[in-house]
Amino acid sequence: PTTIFRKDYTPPAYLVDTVELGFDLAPARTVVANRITLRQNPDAASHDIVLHGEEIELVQVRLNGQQLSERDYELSHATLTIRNAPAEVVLEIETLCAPVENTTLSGLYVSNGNFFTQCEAEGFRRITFFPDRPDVMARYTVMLRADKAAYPVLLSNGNLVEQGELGDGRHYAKWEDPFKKPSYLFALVAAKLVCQEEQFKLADGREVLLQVWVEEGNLDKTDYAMQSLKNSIRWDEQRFGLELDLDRFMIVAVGDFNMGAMENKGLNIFNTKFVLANPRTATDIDYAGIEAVVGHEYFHNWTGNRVTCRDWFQLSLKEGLTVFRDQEFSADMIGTDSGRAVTRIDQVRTLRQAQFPEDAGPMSHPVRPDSFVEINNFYTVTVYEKGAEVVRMYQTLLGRDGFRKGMDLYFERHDGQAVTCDDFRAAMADANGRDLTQFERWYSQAGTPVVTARTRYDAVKRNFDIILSQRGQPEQQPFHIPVAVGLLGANGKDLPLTLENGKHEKGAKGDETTVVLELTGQEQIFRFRNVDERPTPSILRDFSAPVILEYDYTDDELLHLFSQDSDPVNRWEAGQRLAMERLLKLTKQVAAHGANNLKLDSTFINAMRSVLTDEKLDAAFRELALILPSETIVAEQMDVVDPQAIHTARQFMRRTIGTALQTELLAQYHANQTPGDYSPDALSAGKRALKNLCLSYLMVAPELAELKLAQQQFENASNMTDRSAALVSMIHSGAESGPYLKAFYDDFDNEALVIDKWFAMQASAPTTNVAAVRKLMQHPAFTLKTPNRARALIFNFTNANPSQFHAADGSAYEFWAEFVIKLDAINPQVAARLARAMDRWRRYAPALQAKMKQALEKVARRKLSNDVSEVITKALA
Ligand code: BAL
Ligand code: ZN
Repeated sequence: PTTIFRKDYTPPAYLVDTVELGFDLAPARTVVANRITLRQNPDAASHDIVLHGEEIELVQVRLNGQQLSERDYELSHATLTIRNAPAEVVLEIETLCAPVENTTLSGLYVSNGNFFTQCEAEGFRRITFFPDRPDVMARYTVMLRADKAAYPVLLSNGNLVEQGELGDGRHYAKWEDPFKKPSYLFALVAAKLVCQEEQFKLADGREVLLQVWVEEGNLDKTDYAMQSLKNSIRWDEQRFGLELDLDRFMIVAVGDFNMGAMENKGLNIFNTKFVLANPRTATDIDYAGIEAVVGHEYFHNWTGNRVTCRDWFQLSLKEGLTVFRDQEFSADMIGTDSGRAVTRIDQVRTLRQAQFPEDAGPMSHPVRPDSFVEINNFYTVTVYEKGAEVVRMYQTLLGRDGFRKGMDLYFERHDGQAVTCDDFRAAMADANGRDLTQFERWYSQAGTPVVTARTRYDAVKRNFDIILSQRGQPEQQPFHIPVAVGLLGANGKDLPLTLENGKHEKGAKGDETTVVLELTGQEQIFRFRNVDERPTPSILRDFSAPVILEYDYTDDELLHLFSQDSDPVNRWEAGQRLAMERLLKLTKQVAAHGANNLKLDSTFINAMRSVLTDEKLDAAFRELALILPSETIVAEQMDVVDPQAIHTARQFMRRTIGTALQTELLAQYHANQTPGDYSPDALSAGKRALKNLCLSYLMVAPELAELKLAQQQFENASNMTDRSAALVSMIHSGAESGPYLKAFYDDFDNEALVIDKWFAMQASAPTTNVAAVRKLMQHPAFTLKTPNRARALIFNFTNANPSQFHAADGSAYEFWAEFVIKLDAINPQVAARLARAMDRWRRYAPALQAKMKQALEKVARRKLSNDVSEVITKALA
């Protein structure tokens, strides 16, 4: 496999003005006719036309009307090159492909008898020969021809300009996209589908047609996606002044899909998981996911499509920005400060659970990577979620208005262009008259910086100093880090802030009691004056930067913050620190002396009790505050990871809390019922989350009464959130759940997304070992070919069940190797994701490490896709 470097970027030799595509669609033999007009790029020296093409059969090529022979071009397994071409060229290319055999789900493929495409990043070249790179933007016209009975619906990007009959039972549809776009945004659908549709009025008064296309039996599950789409359109108008630019906007759901969804111009193609929902089949988390992903793909229309990436190293230009936009959208949809904070806490949890480990492991890369073997491996939590944090830091540094000015300038300068992360940063800097040169390091330096804080109080001078220092990886230059800070008095109230020499900027939330300190050097002292008492510092409020904060908090200070901090994120964080200290201590104890004689102090339990019963707090916040750091997050804190000891320690803590707070948990369980019709709104969802967390604590050591509670909830639940939570609490606590699992399966055997849940909840149960997973694979409903199903069972076992995945005999590692290899033959993108389950192998005890290495080497010995090869090579390097 070849490594591609960012520094080697050169502009394309030829630009494409127009593309006319003709498809004669048939599952085993689709004919693609492609007519493109090209002209030499004045910015490039070469006169060679390089077209990409993979796994397609070339039938013929014509250049300016002349048929070319094999002597006139060079054809490799990946490119078609025509040397020394004229300045202006019309190419007509005919190719063949076999969509039904395409199990990679990249390019043109068949899912449940219907045709779909997925072109990002490099799938278009599996459909036709083309300069398949994002800096080649062109206008597309697409003619689709197919059997009418089998494929009554024919869709592509832009506007429908013509349709009709062809005879022989075939029909056609012609689509025109008025906007130029890179090839990765091309899409077609030929399928038997139905749609929910609606006319919608934009802010400027234009009427547009919105459609959500699904298979026939799913029309009762499209309301929330449609509502989310309308909310997204409104939000982008209001928050960023960005309007929908097409007459029609379509969302299509497909059951076989590698990603969550895809922002093809005007024709978003979605994993069913992020479209289909009704109360019976979808949980609150599913609903929130639909809102976020519908928003995300819609927002790409401006951040991604109108302004796109120059090359794939710039992926975070569109992904980090669009994740940030969807995060803000979801927060604004809740609308309250406390609701915003809950979404923010969720984002922090994701970073710690997935991004920090990635940044510390063998696949660590900057938000803008410098090299890759396979770009599909770089659709990562670093590019997406850390990328969103980087965008959020602009807003924290510049304020909301300043950020908006930067966005406006970005579109003014770059609409219709393919640009870089530097261009975005320049727009932010120039619109605000700020020097953001140093901020560039967030794009070029990998790893999670550590910020260390020390404080000193001078009671005589009434000064309080916060000394911040930072360290990145060796050789790295200091980052530009916004550190939002507040000071709590003994009464728990925020103290007024007077920062010496410093600008007294309003905090991220615009209040006067939070100040954003800008740490740009290795070490800086920030002095607050007129401080009447030694305060408790609340540092990194709202998680103002994606860093690890070290500060020597005493337990008393943490308890103070946990009960009083006006910043909900740091309030939650204080609880997590209290829990983490105890988890680490208990884990050590288990590892050294076994599971007997473990103790949990009453101070901690009482703190938990106070939060649980504090009716002034949102239920959603209380739920988050009561969840202990995950086993994965604990593992990241240890030099040598002992998954069994972590699991034992965490279970002990949960059991102790469940027992000690039984009365309060039961009371909250009953107090947070949501009778009446189901609604996925944040308030109701928060209540259900808290109630179901109470249930899971009560079920850790279930007495008969609690077991009954779960059983009753399962039987009486009016929605999937409650039903699945009851079942999970039974399975994960080791209670007898066989009949309930069966009932659940029988009720939902024709609901693929629910059957995914059925597999997932078993795969992640600490009682499910590798033998049980293998047995589940024998189930007739299991298939490796549908990514959602493979992820539900296999990934939930390898990634969400650490104590079983790391079983001492190494049997689960062998299982992992077997299925990385099997999946690689079917779908390399999915296989490469599974391959990453071993990323952190060097951090385990020697005996486990040896077995993990063996498994990695077993995979490495095979002939692998570039995708898997890159992951395994880096893991072993
Ligand atoms: N562009 C790939 C899918 C997404 O991030 O929306
Ligand atoms: Zn995206």
